Amino acid sequence: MEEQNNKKGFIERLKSGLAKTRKLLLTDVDDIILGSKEIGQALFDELEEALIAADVGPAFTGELIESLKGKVKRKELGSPEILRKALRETMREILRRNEAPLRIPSDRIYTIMVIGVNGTGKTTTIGKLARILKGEGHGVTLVAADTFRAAAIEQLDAWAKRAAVPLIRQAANADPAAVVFDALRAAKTGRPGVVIIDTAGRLHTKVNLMEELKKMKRIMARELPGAPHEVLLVLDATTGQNAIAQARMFRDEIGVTGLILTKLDGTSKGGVVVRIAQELDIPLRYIGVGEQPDDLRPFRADEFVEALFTPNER
Ligand SMILES: Nc1nc2c(ncn2[C@@H]2O[C@H](COP(=O)(O)OP(=O)(O)OP(=O)(O)O)[C@@H](O)[C@H]2O)c(=O)[nH]1
Ligand SMILES: [Mg+2]
Repeated sequence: MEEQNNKKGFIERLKSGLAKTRKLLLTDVDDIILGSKEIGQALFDELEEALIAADVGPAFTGELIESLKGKVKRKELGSPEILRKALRETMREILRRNEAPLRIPSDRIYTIMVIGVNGTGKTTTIGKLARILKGEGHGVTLVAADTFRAAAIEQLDAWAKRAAVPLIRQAANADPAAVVFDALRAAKTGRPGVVIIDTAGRLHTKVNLMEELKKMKRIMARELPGAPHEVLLVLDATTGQNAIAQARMFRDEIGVTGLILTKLDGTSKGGVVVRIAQELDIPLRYIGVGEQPDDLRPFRADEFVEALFTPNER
């Protein structure tokens, strides 16, 4: 019951967060579809414009229109209402490709390295994730490997206290690889659990940052075969197309096994979720819709489509 209320609350928050994207997809697209008597090229052109305005990207828009045209040819699209349903279903289908929730084994050490450019929400997201995973029964340890900013360690410390989980830290300006080394040594002598590593988003140069992250990864793999088990890239939804470029860069330089998309609340660029599913072959693990501890949820294609297309209850 609580889980259900929780889910409902989240979908409501997601819906209000996505208000601007919803307007385009729910209201504007409906106007186009329902206002048109015939399903023809003019309708597809208008639809295409609305979709691109919703920031779902040209690739998705193209794929959707093609699939709709195919349905027309096969006479599966008799009325505008059916076309509207097809829009939802196609989006759901595409989003499902990137739906792959994180599955964490409970009988061994599982390490998660969290990376991303500065300000995307890494530290905040780790705090929320600690709470979620602890709630699922995992032992959780946080690791402050962003030693570049002194305040970063204190920020993570506050989240660790809030979630009542231990934090492994060293002095500011310590070598992040040394902090990670300590953390894995400690983890190996303790009980199985999840070790989540916070990293810097900015160093003096981008090259420095990439080299530091690579070094951390190497140290981890040497200390614990298979580590890091998950490299989570945190992306800020409000940066739209830029988020895609960041994902490509981190994927090619470091290797990324999962994505977290933050700040979906209040952006008009909510369609970037579709774009990510379309243009990147990386699972979207979680989405963030606010700054509160409960504002992070595993990404579910169905929930997302529901939040985008279900009209508000009156
Ligand atoms: N509205 C909103 N704000 C968020 C969300 N996630 C994070 N934030 C905010 O984004 C800001 C930056 O978050 P941090 O967690 O400090 O980001 P970071 O990636 O760790 O930043 P650096 O450590 O500087 O690289 C904070 O003010 C967060 O509260 C979200 O889903 N929605
Ligand atoms: Mg941080």
